[in-house]
Amino acid sequence: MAPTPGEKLTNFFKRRDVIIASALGVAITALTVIIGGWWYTKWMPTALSTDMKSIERLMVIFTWISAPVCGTVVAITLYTFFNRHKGDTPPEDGPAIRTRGPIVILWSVVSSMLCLVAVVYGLIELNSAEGKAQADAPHAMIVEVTGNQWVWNFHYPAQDVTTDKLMLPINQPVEFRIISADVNHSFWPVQLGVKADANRYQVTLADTTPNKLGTIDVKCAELCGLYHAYMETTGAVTTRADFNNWVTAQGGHTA
Ligand SMILES: [Cu+2]
Repeated sequence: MAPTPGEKLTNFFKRRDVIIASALGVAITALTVIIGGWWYTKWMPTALSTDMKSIERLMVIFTWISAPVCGTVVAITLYTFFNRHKGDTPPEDGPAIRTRGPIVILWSVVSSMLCLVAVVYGLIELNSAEGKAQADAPHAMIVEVTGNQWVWNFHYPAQDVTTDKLMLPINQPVEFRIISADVNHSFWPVQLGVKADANRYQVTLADTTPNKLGTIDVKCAELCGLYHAYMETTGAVTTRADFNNWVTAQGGHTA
């Protein structure tokens, strides 16, 4: 299967073992693209913000980029596994194969290009999320989030409400000010695509804008003791009117 030193690309790809493994590689790549890039997103929680949508998109594109690498590695593994014969296995590792031929150049260039696309695309997404958060900051609604072993508390200073349910009005930029009352936690409102540390003496900021009505699952994403797995609550993205009614019912005041 390995290229002989200096072997030409045209000769390499004419070999029977290489043709079979390549065909297998293409099939596995296609399967990875379908399962990882399209089917898997059907199991993901509903995206209730553009942040969650862009995380989903990032995951799909990263899966596509890594699919050819996965396809090649799995194809070579399967091909060699099913074509081994009794007595094939040498008692010890052979000498290292050193080649500097076109095949090595081909896979180095292709995998470098794939990595480069991943880095550039990742940076573009990161930059656009930061830019959006900055633009939204002046008119953001503030929610102070406190992690305690093992519950989440939310305080809305402008509305003067303290609660254990995360209620947010739709299309309203929100700024979470996250802190912990004891050990380290991680604030994770899943459907909003936000995950930020909750530390004891340092407020962590996180922004998002919910743009779809629905239920939010709030979890803790950092091991914080015995009942860490149960440190969860719920919430919802509601209409502005429903949010105001909820605030009034909590004894708070609406703007
Ligand atoms: Cu935890």
